[in-house]
Amino acid sequence: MKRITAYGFFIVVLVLAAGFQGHTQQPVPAFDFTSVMVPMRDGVKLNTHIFAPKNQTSPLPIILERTPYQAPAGQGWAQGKFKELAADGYIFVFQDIRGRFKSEGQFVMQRAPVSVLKNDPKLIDEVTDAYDTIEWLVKNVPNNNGRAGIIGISYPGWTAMMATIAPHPALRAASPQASPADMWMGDDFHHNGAFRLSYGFEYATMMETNKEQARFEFDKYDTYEWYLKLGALSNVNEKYLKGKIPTWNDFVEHPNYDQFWQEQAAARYLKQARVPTLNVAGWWDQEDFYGPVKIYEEFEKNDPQKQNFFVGGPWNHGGWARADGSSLGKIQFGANISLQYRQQIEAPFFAYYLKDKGTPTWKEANVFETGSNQWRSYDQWPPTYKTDTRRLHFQANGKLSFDAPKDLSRQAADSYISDPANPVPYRPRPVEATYDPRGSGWGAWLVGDQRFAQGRPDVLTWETDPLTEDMTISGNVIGHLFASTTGSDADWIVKLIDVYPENYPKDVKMGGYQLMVANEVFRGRFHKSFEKPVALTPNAINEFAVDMRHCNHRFQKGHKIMVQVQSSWFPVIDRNPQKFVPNIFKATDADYIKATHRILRSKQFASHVSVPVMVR
Ligand code: PG9
Repeated sequence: MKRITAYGFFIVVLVLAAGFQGHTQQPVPAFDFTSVMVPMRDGVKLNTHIFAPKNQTSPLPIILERTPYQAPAGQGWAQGKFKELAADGYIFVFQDIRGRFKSEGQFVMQRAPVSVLKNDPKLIDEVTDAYDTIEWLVKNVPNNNGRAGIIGISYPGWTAMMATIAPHPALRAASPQASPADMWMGDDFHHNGAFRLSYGFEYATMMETNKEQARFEFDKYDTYEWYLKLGALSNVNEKYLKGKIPTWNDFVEHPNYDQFWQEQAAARYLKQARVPTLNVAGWWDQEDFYGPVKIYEEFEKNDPQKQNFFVGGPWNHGGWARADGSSLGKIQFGANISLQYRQQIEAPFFAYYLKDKGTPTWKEANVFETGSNQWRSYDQWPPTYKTDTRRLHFQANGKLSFDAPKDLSRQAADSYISDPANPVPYRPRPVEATYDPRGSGWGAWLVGDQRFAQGRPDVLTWETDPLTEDMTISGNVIGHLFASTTGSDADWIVKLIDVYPENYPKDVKMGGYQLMVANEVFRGRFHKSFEKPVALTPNAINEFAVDMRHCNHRFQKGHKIMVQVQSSWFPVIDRNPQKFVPNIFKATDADYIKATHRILRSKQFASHVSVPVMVR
């Protein structure tokens, strides 16, 4: 990879920060609306809504979104997330995917791309449905220019990614945004095999109770209390779902990283970037952050035409599509970063590939650096050619430092009792339902102040002295824990935190704020293999590598770096019984036991977090 020139870097920062040159905004037109049932190769018809600008004078490209969440019939989208594209002039098409809302056929949660995996074009999946739809659109929509782009966030992002695997020749640009890539490894349903209980339960019931959206009715406002009262996971089907929700049944039958999850995972079939692709991720995406980074990485392995791009910004799930991107929770970014992205990257990207208009304003990797609130551009993500990996070691008395521990007593450690009857909440209670219509803390929980957890006896904390100069971390953060438990299974949650100075004149109410910039959970039973879990030997020391994913954050001078370790994050992650059972979904209430966990910090067992520090 060639290094980015200082000049190139300067231009991008200038263009993005200074004010949207190069993209003139036209008024958004009104649209004519047509609804049609588009036939797929197996005869199933999909409900498709076509919006063509009124008084269209010349052929225009098509922008397609394929969604399980209902194709819009109104035109609100043209004043909202697609405003910049709508102003540029496209024919917009929204389609209900198979089995959802007014479309025929059977919905299958993230149907594996069998036509590709089995190399049989007679089979159907989201790859073939996208192909057949584009084929029909370019042949039947009046006055289209023969080119189509596909876009979408999250599930619609995933269907956009699917469309690129064996693309229709008219598909000339794709933007999968917050698309999941692997539901077992790091996206909505599990992280490193730890089950995302509240999300998995609430999403599966929402999608599979009927063809539309059906929210599960909790009888508690605080779902922390509801899930705790639920008890063992085996109670879900017994008391509530009665085997009627297919995705829940899949969770129960596939607790490990088996063929079921591997065939659904993107790494299996993303062999080549065949279409110009703009991958978009939010650093604080509470649902699908692993996905967009992984999809970009996989395409990078085979991108001869250099048409695979990455955007990372200070957003939660889909935050770039919302009107105000100047803050998330209490964290301010100094400008409307969502609008900057849509005007300066997304709209020019589609105009360039679908209309031959303009020149690229985006680079290979366009990443917003939190902490300093600056856009950066690099020739690859992560920019490993600019970083050195350094280790933040856990020390005695809650200290964290780049020095290796000197303690020669092998057993130097900090410990805590992890009690499944009193799990650490992942955010302050009340934990409203994920999509509670009355409002929910779900969307901003990853930027919540971690002081609420720090005081608990089952949360360990280590922190540095105040930094004497700024330090930027760009790329993959990995926790390495040497740990033991008195039980035979355990979860390890590691959080990397930016601690604001107590006295913070820029915003006095942010004094001492603890902002998480990287985090992840690891389920101990998988430390040898994700396919075949093993029991931990009580009191034996094992090393656990916790991939805490990526960040692009500047710790400012005067701030401190903190690491917290805990063993529950409830109810976003189900409780680990702490007694090894072959399948946690079949555990009974009696299997959940208290255990004492120890995190070692001796010279020999030097637990640490490795961070890619910007040095060049
Ligand atoms: N995070 C949601 C999702 C995507 C794909 C599968 C399951 C869930 C979404 O927001 O669409």
